[in-house]
Amino acid sequence: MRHYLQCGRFGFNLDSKALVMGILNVTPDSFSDGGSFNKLEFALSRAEEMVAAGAAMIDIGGESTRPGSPSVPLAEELQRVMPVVYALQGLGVPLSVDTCKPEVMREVLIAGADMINDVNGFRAPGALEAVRDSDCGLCIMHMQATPQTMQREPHYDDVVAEVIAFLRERIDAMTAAGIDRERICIDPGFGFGKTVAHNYTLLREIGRMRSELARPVLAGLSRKSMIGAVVGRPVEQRLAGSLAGALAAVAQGARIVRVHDVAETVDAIQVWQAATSFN
Ligand code: 7PJ
Repeated sequence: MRHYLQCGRFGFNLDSKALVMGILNVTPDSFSDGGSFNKLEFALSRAEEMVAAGAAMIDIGGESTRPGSPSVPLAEELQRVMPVVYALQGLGVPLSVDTCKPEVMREVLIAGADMINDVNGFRAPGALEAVRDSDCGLCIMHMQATPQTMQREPHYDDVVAEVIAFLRERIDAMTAAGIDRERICIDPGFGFGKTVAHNYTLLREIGRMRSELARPVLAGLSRKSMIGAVVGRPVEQRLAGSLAGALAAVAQGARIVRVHDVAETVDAIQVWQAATSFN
């Protein structure tokens, strides 16, 4: 089972299927009303809706990592994420938390999170130690520079080779720390310190990433500027483009796609899988 992924309370055999991870943003700009109870109710109903639509996991994010975003203080991020992790415990799917902070990783794992999704690839001092002694899933993403600076002037001599080398180094650091490979999935990090051309080169080479590193690939391109750049549409009109991007990623061998529009993506992938021999 080359594509088994251990994810806390859950485990997935990804040999012959691709999963959809639904995005649940818990940043203040993702809610229109003020009260904290309403926020929690809203997060819970969004998550339930995504699971009903076929999401196999939910990715909870309290730290906006959009280009140019300021970093969020620790206390603030904990305040946003912890109540949601507790509230979603009974959802029946793995709860992933999108964070770079070792302190947040420790707290959410105690609260029952099943996966840590780190756009910084677990490079912060203490990150490996924070996740080592649990059996949570780990998504290692590649990012050049930081969210504040990454889109200034992304440069690579060979983007695919450099992203693979980075992911390999992180996998090696994690396994050297005693972390089981079966917990790890890898992500090229679309839009994180990449031009549109870099992003599409990486998309075409997902198969190489997967075969060289022998871990499942997670792809996140939902509504991103690499879609906007091709279709010439603002973020709220990128659904069709995002579906095509998700299918392209699955066709290239991605096993998890991280999306906003779960129902539509699940349908698209189901038809894709019915129509192709999947490997
Ligand atoms: C990604 C992510 C991604 C992973 C974000 C956005 C920006 N985590 N977190 N991969 N993107 N693993 O959703 O537009 O591509 S935040």
